[in-house]
Amino acid sequence: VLHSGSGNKNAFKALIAAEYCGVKVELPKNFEMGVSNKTPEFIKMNPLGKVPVLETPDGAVFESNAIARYVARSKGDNLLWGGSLIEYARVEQWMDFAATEVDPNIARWLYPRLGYRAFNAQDEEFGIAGLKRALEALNTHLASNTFLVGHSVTLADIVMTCNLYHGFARILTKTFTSEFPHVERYFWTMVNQPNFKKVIGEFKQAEVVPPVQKKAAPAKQKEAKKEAPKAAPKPAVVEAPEEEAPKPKPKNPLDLLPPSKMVLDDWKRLYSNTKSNFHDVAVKGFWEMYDPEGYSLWFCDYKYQEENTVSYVTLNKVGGFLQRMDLCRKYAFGKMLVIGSEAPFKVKGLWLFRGQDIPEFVMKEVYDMELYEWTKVDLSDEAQKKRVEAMIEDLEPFEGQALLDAKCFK
Ligand SMILES: N[C@@H](CCC(=O)N[C@@H](CS)C(=O)NCC(=O)O)C(=O)O
Repeated sequence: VLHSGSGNKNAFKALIAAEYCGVKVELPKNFEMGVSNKTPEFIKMNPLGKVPVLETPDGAVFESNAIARYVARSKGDNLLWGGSLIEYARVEQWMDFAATEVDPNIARWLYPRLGYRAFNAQDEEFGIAGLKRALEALNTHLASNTFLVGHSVTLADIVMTCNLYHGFARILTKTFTSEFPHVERYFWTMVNQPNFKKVIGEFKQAEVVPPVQKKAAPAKQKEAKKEAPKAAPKPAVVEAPEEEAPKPKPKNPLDLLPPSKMVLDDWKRLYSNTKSNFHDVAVKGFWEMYDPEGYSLWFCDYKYQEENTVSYVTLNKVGGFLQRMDLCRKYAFGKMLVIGSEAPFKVKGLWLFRGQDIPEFVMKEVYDMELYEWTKVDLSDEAQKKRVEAMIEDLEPFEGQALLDAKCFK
């Protein structure tokens, strides 16, 4: 009996191995995560109270890789653990690699975003950088190998796929994985093997990187429940944290401000539609439209520029910030520049907000806001005015450096 909820990727390892070697493994009927695994009987099987745990006629085994090995070895006549001494070692090598280089780095990136751990931008950067390093190595190996070891599926493929599964399902979007085409090909080949499919069902890759949760979710984690282990399994692995009850929406105070002659949408249209002679048309047009009473301009400067050591991570950070600003699209326009051609990259921006202050709801709702130093633009200072223009039109060099990217929020 494999003690676990039915959507657990660590439990999938033993279940898939069991399909390959024809071993009968059952999931308990009424397993409840956070309850069933905290009983005194369960703690006797695994002192950490973690799942999965395999109950065998000879006693219990915990740690999903050990459980998968037990299942594979319980029928001697299969090639899941390799066909020679060197293959046994290589199967172990890739299982350890999956457990130490892939799994923890996916968790570092994903779990805070699911609200299971506190978010820390530096941890996330380390997680992504570590994962990229691991996937690059894996990609190189898979460029000339269909399977990790030998010429058929081994335990190494089962464990690697299950450890990648969580990432591919929840955070590794196509934009990220397309950098590792052989890993992609491998992953899709594996999840489409009939014995994998029987356990995990149809697989769907994540389409968006989940936004950072503001608070860590309660410690108790639950797993997706299903009626029967083999009935059309769904790719749900970890439930989204419980949502707070919706609160009634008060009117936005910015809608109560005296009307402004500046129509934000007109400016956004002018910005988007100006394809040539940008300075004379769009920048001049901006000043003609700008209403310093109804709107204010702000410079922002990332407080931790020295942390921007990986270009991809820096660009993602800015992309995530702009996604989270979605809630103020009606009241704001922004430009975010990623400056420099080599690390550390500088992130600086220009924002136009309705009203004379940075809207309070933005400060409250968008955690990124406090990662930046905000300075109100003083338009009586010609240099600041020129800086506003340079930012609007992505003028290069910007403060002596090339631009890696310029993103617009409109
Ligand atoms: N290294 C362990 C990881 C086990 C693990 O972290 N299990 C999680 C669910 S995927 C758990 O039981 N968490 C509950 C807890 O920490 O109390 C394995 O591969 O089996």
